[in-house]
Amino acid sequence: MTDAIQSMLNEHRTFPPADNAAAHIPSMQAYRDLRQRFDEDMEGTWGQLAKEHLIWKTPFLRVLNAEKAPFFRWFEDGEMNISENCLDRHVDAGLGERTAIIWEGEPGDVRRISYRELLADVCRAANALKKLGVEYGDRVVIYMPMIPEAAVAMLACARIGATHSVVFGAFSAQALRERVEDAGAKIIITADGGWRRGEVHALKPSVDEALLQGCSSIRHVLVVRRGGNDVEMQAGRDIEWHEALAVQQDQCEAVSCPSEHPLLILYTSGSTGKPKGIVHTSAGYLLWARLTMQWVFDFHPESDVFWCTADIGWITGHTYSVYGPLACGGTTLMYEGVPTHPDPGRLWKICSDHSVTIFYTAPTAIRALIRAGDEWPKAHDLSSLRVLGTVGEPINPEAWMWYHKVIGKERCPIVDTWWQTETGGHMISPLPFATPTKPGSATKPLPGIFTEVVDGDGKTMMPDQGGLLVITKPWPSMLRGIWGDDARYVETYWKKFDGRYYFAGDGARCDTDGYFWIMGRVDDVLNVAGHRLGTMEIESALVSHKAVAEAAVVGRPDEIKGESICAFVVLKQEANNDLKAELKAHVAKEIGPIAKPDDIRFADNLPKTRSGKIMRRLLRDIAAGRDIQQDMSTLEDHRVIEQLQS
Ligand code: 7RM
Repeated sequence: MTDAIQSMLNEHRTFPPADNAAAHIPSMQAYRDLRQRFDEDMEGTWGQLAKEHLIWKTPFLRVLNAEKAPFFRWFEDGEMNISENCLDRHVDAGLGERTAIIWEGEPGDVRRISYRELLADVCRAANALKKLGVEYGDRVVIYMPMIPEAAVAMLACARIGATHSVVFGAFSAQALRERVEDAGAKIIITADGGWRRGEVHALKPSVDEALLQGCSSIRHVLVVRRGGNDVEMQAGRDIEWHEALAVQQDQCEAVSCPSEHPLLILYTSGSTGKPKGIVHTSAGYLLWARLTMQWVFDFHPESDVFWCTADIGWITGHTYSVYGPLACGGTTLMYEGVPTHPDPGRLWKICSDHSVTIFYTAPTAIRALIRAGDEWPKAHDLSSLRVLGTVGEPINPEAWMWYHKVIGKERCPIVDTWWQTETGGHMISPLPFATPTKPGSATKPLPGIFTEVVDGDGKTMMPDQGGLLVITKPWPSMLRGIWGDDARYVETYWKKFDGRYYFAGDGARCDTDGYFWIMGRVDDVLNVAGHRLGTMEIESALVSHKAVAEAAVVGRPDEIKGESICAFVVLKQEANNDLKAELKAHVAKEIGPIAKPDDIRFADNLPKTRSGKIMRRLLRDIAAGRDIQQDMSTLEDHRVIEQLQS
């Protein structure tokens, strides 16, 4: 058991919700009432909300089609357009001059983009994409820094019914190539580079490298100029974004998309094989993005400035930097750079400069900023903040308390939101003005969401007993599948409980108050600084190096990052210290710097059972420097333990 989980087991403090009669959900009673509506008529309630919250081109008649479960379909005979719901709708309502995006570049340059301007840009980009041959249903890969053009690109795809797949800018050329090929993308939208830690981080060269082999589906690369770094432009293939948009009209019809039209593919790591392309469709995804903005963040578009610090390369950036706030007609803040540049006060300075009211970040960032010292937040005026959120990993009670006291001044409710790429939006979270909070608990499932903690047979666990977290009923923003691999979708999420429950892959316990405490992944997925990585992916990257015969990767508890990466490696050659650095660089090249092992240990063998299985639990204990808890009678070769411990 990790120290973080141990401290959560001893956590008994409860904090009452803040008072706010004007909140979307102002009390526990209002929460219960809403939940009860779903208990009494789940489909009817979803149907009413979908009518109330989205603009439809063709109204739907059928709410849920479960005939081909677990391939669920929501509002399937309705038609709508995501970009129309995020833009035209608000401009038509007279809100064209409201700021849609406040953007701050790392060097300090600021842009404010109104709904009217954003709509015009999205239309120009959509027309440019059409001109380049992008058609309804085509895939477009977006590989960009955190600049407004990334949001424009996403919305432009949505406007013409192209499916976007955003690839995180820190992923390597190799990782980009795999995703482009799996998605069969026609176009890549990228930038010359973007700012990180005071330097320009080039992106276009990675695209060039990815396109050296394979990627035969790619016709064009659109290049936004941001970093100002020199890039090669391949004639005929590569096109300047600004030039392409400049010649386009600022109007473009929003195509009518069936509710189940794929809006996006986002690759995420699993316990086996290569990353899975998680598919989200249109209406259900946007409905939940909008509802959770209101329920979980109590977002009021006329007065709030919402800042989600996640990069758009992750689902959090999709749902809560772009689609959620825009679907509500509010203001979203985007920041290009790292939290500690030029100093650890950067995030707090941005909150103060732009009067951020709702701030949403990962526990890793909070822990890193705690270490930097209280003088940084104290130097800035944080009085505009009213709701704080966390996401991505369990938050240890100590970090929660610091967030509560030093950032929220014991005034701002904290929403610890549990969800996944697959769930599209929040699943378990407090409501800021309704739910009493306990540090380290994501509290209760949201109205409309049905979660349980069960044993391996699907039997509900007694309160306080650890088990597996499942979602027992379908919900509109659920993933619709894995791109091109229906069998893997069924196998990964539904087979464990015979199609009855969605298996999240997390361990959890539910206390006597019905509060959920998430205990982390139960599969071979690591959560490093809130980033999800598969141990298998890192192992494959290691064994693709000529010196490596075999590798096993495990997570090790880390005070800041939650988990760090520890790799056990069997070499084909003599070990030396340069080789460790070389292997780290190799993994960075294969996947990206976020997957670099923090610790590499060489051994003559890996500990295996007599049937040849790597003993991962044992390796986790060794990596953590813990006493070995496992029965080792089945271990083939006892000497390897001593080697690995050193
Ligand atoms: C949104 C996101 C999903 C995994 C998930 C968990 C972990 C996320 C929390 C959390 C404890 C939380 N998508 N996780 N949120 N654990 N408390 N509030 O992170 O697909 O990248 O990762 O992240 O293990 O399964 S993700």
